[in-house]
Amino acid sequence: MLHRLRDTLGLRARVFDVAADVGGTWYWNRYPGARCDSESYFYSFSDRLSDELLEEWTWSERFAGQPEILSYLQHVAERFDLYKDIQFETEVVAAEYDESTGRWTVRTRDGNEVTATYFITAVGCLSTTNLPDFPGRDSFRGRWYHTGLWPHEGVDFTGQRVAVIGTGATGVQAIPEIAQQAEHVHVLQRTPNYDIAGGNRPMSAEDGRAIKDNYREIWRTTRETGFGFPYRTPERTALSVPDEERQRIYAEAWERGGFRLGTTFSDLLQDEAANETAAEFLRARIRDKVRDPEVAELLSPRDHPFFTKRPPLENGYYETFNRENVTLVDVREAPIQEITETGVRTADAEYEVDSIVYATGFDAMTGTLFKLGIRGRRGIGLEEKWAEGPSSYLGLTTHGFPNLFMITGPQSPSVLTNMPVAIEQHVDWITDCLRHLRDRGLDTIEPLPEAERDWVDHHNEVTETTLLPRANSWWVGANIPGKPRRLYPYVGGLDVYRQICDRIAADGYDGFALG
Ligand code: N01
Repeated sequence: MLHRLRDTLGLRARVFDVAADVGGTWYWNRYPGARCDSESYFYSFSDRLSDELLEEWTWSERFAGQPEILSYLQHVAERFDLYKDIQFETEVVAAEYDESTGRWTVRTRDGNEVTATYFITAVGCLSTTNLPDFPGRDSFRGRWYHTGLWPHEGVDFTGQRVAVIGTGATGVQAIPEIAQQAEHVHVLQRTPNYDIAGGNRPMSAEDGRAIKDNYREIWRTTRETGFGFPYRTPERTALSVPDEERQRIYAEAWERGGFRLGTTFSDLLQDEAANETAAEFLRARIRDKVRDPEVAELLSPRDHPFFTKRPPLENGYYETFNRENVTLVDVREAPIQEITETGVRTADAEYEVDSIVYATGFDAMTGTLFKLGIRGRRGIGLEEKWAEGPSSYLGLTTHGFPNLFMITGPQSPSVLTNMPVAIEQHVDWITDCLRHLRDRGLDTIEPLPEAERDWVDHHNEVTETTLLPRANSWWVGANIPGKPRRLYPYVGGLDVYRQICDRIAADGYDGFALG
């Protein structure tokens, strides 16, 4: 976005980041095993940014680890001379729209302020950590860590007894690594997930070459698919094929690894019976891998359909439960009651540990937006306007907040896609929009209330055609006490969404007031 604003549009732009360097999620999430769940060659800036960058960068693994992604982002920041306009270790605490001047005033914690015509948030979707408020949490005398705020110097668990709370995508990555070091690991699981085989492996220069030679086609496909991946979902339903054929299709997707399993049939997110075939295929894989049948059953999800919570990718997670030094603890059956000075007490036992790892996720999508202290017309806060849940036009803008753009905001496809593809679509759209305003001598854009209402209605209608509302996921805000229960990302598909956004722009920004 900075590159586009500055180098494409010739605007003056300033970026604020609370971190000490670029990287966002890849700056903060340094827990052992942190790696991307999208293939590295498709989890990067596309040909929309630079063919030269695509050519010069080579990834060493099929799914890149955190350090490699961080160095990629640092390379991009250097290559495009971005550092000079980014102010690090600077937290935005207020952003207020002044109706008399038509400008935003952005205040930072160090007491400085700047004014701007346009205010763009690029705070990611998973950047405010969720630390459950267990009684006694602060009395613990050992060490504790949240995966999303991991110490830069790393943690050595050698010889320690460790409790890991949480088995989402993060816990599933961290637990096998911690188990290799620690004396003993207690995995405190509330809800088992449908973990898909990751299939990570090293990538040779030749592997990379073959992908690079095909990059044009790959990026085109990512822009034409619902999830932003370079593979398409066939127009076939799960129950329309014989059992054997269906099993073969699942097994093939499983072998290839990654999210392909979710794109094997067109109705997995809509039809419960179809979904159950994929769910049972995955439960059978758990039974294959975990020796103790009781542990295997405890690891098998029964309370929500497949892909109604974000499925983690696993590389050796299930096998970890065959180790002598790993114990699975069911904190659904016997919930955590308190953190004591020496460990964790559940309803039926006490676990004495040296360290606690909270892999307990994030206040997703709105958590960080609210921390920015955004106020629009008449001093109304975003948090106040969205007290019952987000209300936006395209997940990009919201009425009462002129010239505010939210990259991957709630009610846009965002976390239900391959994020860089969704981010680039928003950046392109905002860039075109600002160019449109400038070319016509305009400088204000704000969605009309009726256009916003129609978008929210459409968002809700599409949501109801899917199984996603069935699960207590962070996608619906269920992980944060008191958070309105709504589907936060848009599930209509990035392809459909892109067409809607393009149509609105082509129609002269239909649904917006321009001034
Ligand atoms: O967080 P989560 P995460 N008592 O919210 C449990 C992305 N990601 O950090 O399911 C007991 O998914 C909670 O239990 P439950 C990815 O989009 C991407 O793992 O609510 N347990 C759950 O098991 C992912 O979805 C990559 O019943 C409690 C866990 O903590 C998102 O980040 C890699 C609890 C939290 O799981 C978030 O994943 C890693 C309590 N009070 C992550 N509170 C990529 O590759 C919470 N839990 C890009």
